[in-house]
Amino acid sequence: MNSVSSFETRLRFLREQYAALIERKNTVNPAWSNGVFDRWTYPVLTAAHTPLFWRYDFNPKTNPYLMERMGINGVFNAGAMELDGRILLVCRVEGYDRKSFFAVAESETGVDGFRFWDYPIVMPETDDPDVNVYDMRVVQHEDGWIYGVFCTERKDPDAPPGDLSSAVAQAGIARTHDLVTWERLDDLKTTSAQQRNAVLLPEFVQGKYAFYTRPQDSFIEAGKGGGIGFGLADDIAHADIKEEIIVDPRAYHTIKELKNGAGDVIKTPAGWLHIAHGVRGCAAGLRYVLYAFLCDLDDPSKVIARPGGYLMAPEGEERVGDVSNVLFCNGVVARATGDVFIYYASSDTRMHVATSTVDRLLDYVLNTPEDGMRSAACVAQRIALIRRNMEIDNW
Ligand code: M1P
Repeated sequence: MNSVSSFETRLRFLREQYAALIERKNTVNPAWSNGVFDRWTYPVLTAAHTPLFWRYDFNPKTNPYLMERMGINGVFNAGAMELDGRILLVCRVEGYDRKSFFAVAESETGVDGFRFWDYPIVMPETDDPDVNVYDMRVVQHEDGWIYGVFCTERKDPDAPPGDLSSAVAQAGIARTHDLVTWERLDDLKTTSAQQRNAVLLPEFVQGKYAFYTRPQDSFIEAGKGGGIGFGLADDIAHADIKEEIIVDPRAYHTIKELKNGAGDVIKTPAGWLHIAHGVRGCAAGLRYVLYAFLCDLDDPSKVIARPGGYLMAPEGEERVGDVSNVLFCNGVVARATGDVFIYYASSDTRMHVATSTVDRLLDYVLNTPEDGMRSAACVAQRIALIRRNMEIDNW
């Protein structure tokens, strides 16, 4: 076979396939609606959305078979923000080599047409280099900077010989004005051995930088502690939270029995609205779902509405991927119109969007009963709903 023509044929095929994917219009999934949010049919970003020139060597001399030289395994767990009317996702992109890095994709609509910027983010390191970085939350702070708070993972120096999986996770912090050039600051200091899922609020609280945190005793397990914490830091360049209080603890026989973590937080007239994740164990392994709660605007450490159960759980193809049965969200955008875009990843593989409004989400958090914590209490809640419905005749 003539290798030049096969190169050209393959190139044309790759380009056509890629263009069709990038230009595909998304639609609300008509088969799925619960009144709280709309799920959209297609994932907004997948490994196949990454530019071809990130993966292929296009020089026929050095790559005569037009092989994929450096594959991408997944695009997931993206931070999100609106900048100059565009929606920007700061994605966790994972190569075939299992290392994650950050890359920005942008869209006008927020539901389709996401395109990656030409280059991934070059994140500066601290004196203690990160082995893996992931799950960035992005926030436009009132101090004028855009901050990225993310997980930085390094091998546990105290791991016994032969243990090549124990790690120490901490919250890395970096800032930027354009998402292109980043200044790396010190990792967040807390009293906890491990830290992941940290979220910086966009406003000062008591004149300080305010973080939601997730203290843990070990890399995977919460241990004696866990829960979503809250703490204040005087200085963002050397952020040090001396007192971390738990605002949303784990609880027995709930969706957040094993662990939970803050995802992203939006300001609403009624409070700080959280989209978080909760994890429980079952025979199939860990099950990650998304849930919502509301914190007081003046005292973000105080939960003022705590709907029971989950907001979103994996459905259909979302259930399957590298780490199956996982929904994870670390990026929510509320537009001035009141429209809300919830960007969520499924099974550590791809990115999706669900849309709602501030009004709908507030109705959900303020009017959904709290978890009754016992079967008898939960059935009483449901019977109360049934009785109210029996008194009206339009159902
Ligand atoms: O694999 C599921 C998720 O596991 C971790 O979540 P958590 O911090 O709650 O333990 C993270 O590694 C996250 O990236 C991943 O999606």
